[in-house]
Amino acid sequence: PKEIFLKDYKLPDYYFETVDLGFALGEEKTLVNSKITVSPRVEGSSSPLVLDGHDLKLLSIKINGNGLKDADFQVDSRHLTILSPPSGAFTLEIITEIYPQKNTSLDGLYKSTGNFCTQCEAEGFRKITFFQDRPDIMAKYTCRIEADKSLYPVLLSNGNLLEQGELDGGKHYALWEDPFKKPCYLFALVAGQLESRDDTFVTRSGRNVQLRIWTPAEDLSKTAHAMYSLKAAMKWDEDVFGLEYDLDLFNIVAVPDFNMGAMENKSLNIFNSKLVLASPETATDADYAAILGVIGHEYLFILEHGTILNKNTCRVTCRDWFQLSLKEGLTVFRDQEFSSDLGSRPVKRIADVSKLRNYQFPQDAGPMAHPVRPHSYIKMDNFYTGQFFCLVYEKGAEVVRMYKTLLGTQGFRKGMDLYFKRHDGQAVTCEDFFAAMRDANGADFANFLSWYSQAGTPTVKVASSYNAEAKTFSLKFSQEVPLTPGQPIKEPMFIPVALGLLDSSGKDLPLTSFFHDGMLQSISSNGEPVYSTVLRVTKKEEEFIFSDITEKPVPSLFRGYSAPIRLEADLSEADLFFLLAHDSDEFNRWEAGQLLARNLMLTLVADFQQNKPLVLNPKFVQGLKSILTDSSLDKEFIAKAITLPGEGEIMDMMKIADPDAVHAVRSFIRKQLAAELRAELLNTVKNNSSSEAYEFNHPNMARRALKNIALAYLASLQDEESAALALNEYKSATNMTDQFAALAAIAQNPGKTRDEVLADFYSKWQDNFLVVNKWFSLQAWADIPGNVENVRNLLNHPAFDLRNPNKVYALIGGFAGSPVNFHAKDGSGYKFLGEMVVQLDKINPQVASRMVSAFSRWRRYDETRQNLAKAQLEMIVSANGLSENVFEIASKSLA
Ligand code: B3K
Repeated sequence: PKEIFLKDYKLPDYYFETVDLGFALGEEKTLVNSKITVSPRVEGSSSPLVLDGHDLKLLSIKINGNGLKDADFQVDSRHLTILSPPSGAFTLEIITEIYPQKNTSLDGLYKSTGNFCTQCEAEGFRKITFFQDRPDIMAKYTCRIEADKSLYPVLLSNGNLLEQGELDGGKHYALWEDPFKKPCYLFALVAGQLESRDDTFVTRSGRNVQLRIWTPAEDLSKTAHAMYSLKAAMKWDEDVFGLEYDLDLFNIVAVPDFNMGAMENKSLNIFNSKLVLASPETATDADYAAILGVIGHEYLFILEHGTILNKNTCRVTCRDWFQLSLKEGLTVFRDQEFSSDLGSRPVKRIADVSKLRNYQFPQDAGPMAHPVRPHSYIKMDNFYTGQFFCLVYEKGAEVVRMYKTLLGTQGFRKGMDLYFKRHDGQAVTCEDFFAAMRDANGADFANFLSWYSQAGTPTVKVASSYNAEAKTFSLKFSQEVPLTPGQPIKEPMFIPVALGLLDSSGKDLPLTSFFHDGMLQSISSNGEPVYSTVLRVTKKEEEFIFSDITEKPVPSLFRGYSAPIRLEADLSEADLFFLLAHDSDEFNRWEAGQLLARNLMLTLVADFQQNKPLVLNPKFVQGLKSILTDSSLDKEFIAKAITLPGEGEIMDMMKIADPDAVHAVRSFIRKQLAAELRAELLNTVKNNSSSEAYEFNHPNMARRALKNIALAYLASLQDEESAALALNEYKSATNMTDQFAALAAIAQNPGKTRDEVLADFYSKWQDNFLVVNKWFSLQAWADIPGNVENVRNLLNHPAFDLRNPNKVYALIGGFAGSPVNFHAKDGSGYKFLGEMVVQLDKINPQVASRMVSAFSRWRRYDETRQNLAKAQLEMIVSANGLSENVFEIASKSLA
């Protein structure tokens, strides 16, 4: 397989101006007719035109209406090369035959449950027709679709419907036109038996936009929340960024077979059904929140699709796929902000940072570590795969967030406005975004760009000291960027540190100035002191000395998690308890609690490994008790604050990850907390139960979150009263959030009740594939001994199907993420996954490469586990006909 490098980027030799596509959709094969107007980048040049193509049968090729002779072109398994095209502009017409019914990779044009649909990002368009399949080729498209009318009554593509009509032989057609230029990865087509929920959004300039969400008829009733989310996102982007949708129609289609969450095709978003369909009875609060976030995410790509800002159109895309974070990082940041504004900001931040710690940190410290903008790849799809997407998406969003932290809301908006103004209609790079932020604000961003080029999560150490006589408080920062594959030398990063200093009563001290680099810098605003500020740490070591600090403070560092780093501050246990109780930054209150919990867990893990008895620090119990019983706090915040750090997070902090010890310790602490806080937890369940109709809003979700975590704690006690309580909650639940939480609480404990309730749940929901997937993943993830056998049996369950990604992610992915059974010391878990990867790779390489990524951190474990996992990776790499997707991850993991 060939590795592709960022440094080798070259401008295309040819541009495409217009692309007219014709699809004749059939049951055996589909004919694709593509007519492209081509112009050379450099007038007069006639270098070969190289088109990408994969799994295509070429039927004919013409230039300016004349068929090409065999000697005029070459075709191999990946390319079609036109050896000497005419100089000057010309028309290229290509007819290909493709087989969507056989396309199980779900990339390109394929059939999902009887309907045709497409997925073109990143490189799926080349499976539809020969094309320069790269994002810097932006063209205007039309798309004519022809198909059997009774089988495919609905025919959709991007843009506006120009024409539709009947054809002979029971067929019909539709002609769509997208008036604006776009890269081919945003092309989409859908044909099938679908019905739509229709609505209208009136834009701020008073235009009516038709909104349609398409699903099979029986699911239509479950699209109300998706429609609410879409309208909310449209309104939010107008209010916050001044961005208005630029077409008159916006379609969303839900399909059950989809590799990832959704795809932002221009005006025809295609979604995994999981992220569209919701009703209180079938979807949990987490599902509702995910739908809001992902509908928001796909809509908020309108920067790439096209949007109107101050009456000007804006359309900016990535120059090449290395710049993926330019759109994904920015859009994740924007969807995080959207969800924060619609729900609770601190709670959303906590959830996002937990995700970083559990997924981004380990990946950034593993063999696949790569910068936010990677330097090379074998298979682009792998940047969206499993957990690796975190480095482009989530860490990329943190980079965007740092601009905002440094510039403030208005400065950030100025930067965005300049970015659109400068780059409408262009395919650009991360430097262009950086330059727009800098120039719009006349800002000095020092070495900020290294966030795009250096991999690894920096560790920042902070030492503080107070001088009572001088009334100064010093903070000494030192940073270390870890070495990562291919990057033996690291430069210091530009790290924004948002902070406040707490006085002994827990209030923020006024801040007026600090000494830094031999200069006194004022930080008051209009002569008034501030209570929180942002320091710019840019060197390996540097000191900031705050003046006029009247008492020894407790610093609250990296408020709101102002940079994606690992912090090692010299805060004592007492300081952390103090911050947990008082910090005005809610995120940092949570953070202090997590730090205490992490330290506690690591200490107990060491005790466990040395066979010492486990004892829970009473101060920790007391700290959590005061949070649990503080009625002034947001309930979802309480739920997050009493949740222990994940096992992955703790293992990531250990020299040799020990899944058994970490699991035993986490279970011990949960059980111990449940025993000591039993009365409070029971009260929490009682006071937060409600039989009112389900509502998706923050107070209600927060109430359910708190009640359900209390229930889970209690059920870990395995006593009769808690078991009865959980069973009662299960039986009386009126929505899926409560029902599934009760089921999960019960399913912690092996035994008859567990088996009966699991069977009951399946029989209730067997007709709803999304709910059945929850049932699969709950069992896959279970820590009951020898669970690999149950999971193997479930592969044969009638509801399971290896060709459906959601089912694979639920059962096989669920197992690969399970805390103990995947890492079973007898190797049974690794063996199971190894076998599945090889099988899946033949069906769908993208899904298989997600699964194989669970092995990537094998070196973190003890020798026995290392050998077992390595053997599976070696077996996978040597498998016949392995895809590039799996090869890249497996071979880099072994390197
Ligand atoms: N941009 C798409 C993901 C495409 C994945 C390609 N294998 C949607 C998203 O980021 O949500």
